[in-house]
Amino acid sequence: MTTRAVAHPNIALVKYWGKSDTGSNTPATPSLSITLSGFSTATRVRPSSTGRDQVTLNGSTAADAKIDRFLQHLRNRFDLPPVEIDSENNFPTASGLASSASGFAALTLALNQEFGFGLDAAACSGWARQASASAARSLFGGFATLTGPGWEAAPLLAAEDWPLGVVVAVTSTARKAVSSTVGMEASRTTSPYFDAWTAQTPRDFTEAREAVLTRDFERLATVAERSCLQMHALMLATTPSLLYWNGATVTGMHRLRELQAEGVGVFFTIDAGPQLKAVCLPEAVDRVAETLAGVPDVVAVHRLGLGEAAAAQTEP
Ligand code: 2P0
Repeated sequence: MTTRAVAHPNIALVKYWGKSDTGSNTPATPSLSITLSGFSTATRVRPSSTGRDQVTLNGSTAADAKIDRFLQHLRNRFDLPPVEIDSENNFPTASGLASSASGFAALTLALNQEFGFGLDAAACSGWARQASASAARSLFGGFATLTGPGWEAAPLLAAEDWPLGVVVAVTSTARKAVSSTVGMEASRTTSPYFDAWTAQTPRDFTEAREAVLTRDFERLATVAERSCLQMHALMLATTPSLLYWNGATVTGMHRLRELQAEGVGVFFTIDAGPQLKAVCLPEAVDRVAETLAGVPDVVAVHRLGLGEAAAAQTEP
């Protein structure tokens, strides 16, 4: 048998940056995200015919230490034979959309179904979190939360209940210099702002959660931009400093601020890279996409929406 699972990347509106327990990859703070439509990872798994694990990523054989560690970790608990994994992203890996999120969500779901682990979506989320914390949120569609004490993600609001648009402006296709895992550990151990970050983020999480449940776009815009900029302040105050923005990122933020001043329903968020993500009311998508396409050095603009939960199907 073969199982194919599909999962979508997600973007945090209340950010995760820093762990409380590196051993089981537990975030220090709650986070809240939107799962995207349009972009997806499709992962096929089946028992290996060679007696060894084999990983193919986007058509090429890959050696991925994070995947190897995850398989090892699962084998401490489940009866998982050597496995063939074939994973494809339908979006550019350098687009700044965490492919590890959709990748580990799809992989966990596919392995669970193919090898009969018997986990529900929440338990799959908890396992995916141990590989990559943002992956926990990609098990669910629409708006999702990731909080303690269990650190399994949960759905908050379905995509169709508040179908916001997302415009991604790609400002560079270079690989990032510092991985998220390394960067957030450096922030935890060196940034003088880390304690302030862990104190403020739960408050932002509560506020964003209420804003989503009441579909209050302006309130969500304020808290999401604040969480994003607080995370980047924490990054900038890390030693060595983490500066993920380039000039186009900053110009794009100013252009979006100008649109906001005109009453356009949009806010920005930026992750551990230079791409700018604009979350918009549906009627604002065209205007936002045109505006960001006009920013010098923006190399691509993607128009996306909110997506569905990860799903798996077993084929004979
Ligand atoms: C997030 N990011 O909440 C934040 C915002 C990037 C910036 O989660 O170490 O790949 O594997 O748990 O999940 C990216 O980090 O890190 C991330 P690990 P992950 O989306």
